[in-house]
Amino acid sequence: MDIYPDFIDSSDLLHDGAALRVRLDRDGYLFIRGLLPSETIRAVRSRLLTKAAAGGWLDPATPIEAGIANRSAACKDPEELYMHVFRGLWADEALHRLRIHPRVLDLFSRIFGEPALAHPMFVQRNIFPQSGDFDFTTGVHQDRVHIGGATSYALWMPLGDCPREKGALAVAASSHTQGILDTKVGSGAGGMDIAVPIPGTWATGAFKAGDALIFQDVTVHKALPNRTNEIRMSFDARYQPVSQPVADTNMVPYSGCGTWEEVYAGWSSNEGQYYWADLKLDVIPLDRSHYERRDAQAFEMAERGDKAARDAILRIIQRDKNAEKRAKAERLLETLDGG
Ligand SMILES: O=C(O)CCC(=O)C(=O)O
Repeated sequence: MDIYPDFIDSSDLLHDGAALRVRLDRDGYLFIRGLLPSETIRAVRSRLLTKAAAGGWLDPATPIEAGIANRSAACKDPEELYMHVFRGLWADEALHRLRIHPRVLDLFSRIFGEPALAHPMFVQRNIFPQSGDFDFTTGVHQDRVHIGGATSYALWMPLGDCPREKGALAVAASSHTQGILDTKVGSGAGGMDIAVPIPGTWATGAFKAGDALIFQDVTVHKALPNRTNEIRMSFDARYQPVSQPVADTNMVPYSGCGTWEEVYAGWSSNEGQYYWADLKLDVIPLDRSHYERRDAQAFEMAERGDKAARDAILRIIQRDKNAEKRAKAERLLETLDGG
């Protein structure tokens, strides 16, 4: 079990934008208790659990509300087995509204000293319990290479209580002062892991529903293993000053989830849809150089039969715009899987 110290609690600074900025610049993160009402979070959790149960992710012998995983259904992003249930969870209207809750937008506007843009794209995560056959949690990484644009800040929030042993997030405090670190192919976010010793000091904590962790896009972070019987559900969204450039990849739905029209098709109201449409945004292309390096390395590893390249190869198949690269990745996946 890890022995990381607790996060520094910044809840007392909630209404003081200047003090929050100083703390964020110093540590690279803020931990704020009760940013959103716990009932709001529990209501979204309940909606997502119902969809997860319908998709076979929960133990049918236990109450849905308990969120107990069906271990035989364990899967992870970006496998199709996962995506097929996940699309319904990601499209949930109440989930989408959490990231633009007035308490969240006000907090980021106070920190920025100007209106905050919540990136339209955000992530919802479902981490199955660790077991003999299934051992996945989010590896050590920085967000910047995936998010691009101007400096942005993540809001990470579990959907329900999340003690350390359920796979809480951990940050390397003050690691943001070291800029972008070298990466290598791995099973972490975007199929990449950090290739160098981690700067800073790890910190984590026990989250209650509604507690928030905010961190800068170069703050190193990871999730702890989920050692409970429950699926750990969370969402993470990104924010930046509205006047700063935003990468185009943050303006579209989560990869594999269709178009905004498709996402909104099942909503009961249009509240929160296209909230960015009237903003004057400077949308720029994502700097893909980090992905290009990852892909070259993944191809080289896969050609040697190294299965550690599998996640990156899957991402190329699902997400790359270049048909030739996708075809090459398909061939290598077949070889890796012994086809
Ligand atoms: O929830 C997780 O497992 C990872 C979250 C994360 O990496 C992020 O918010 O950037």
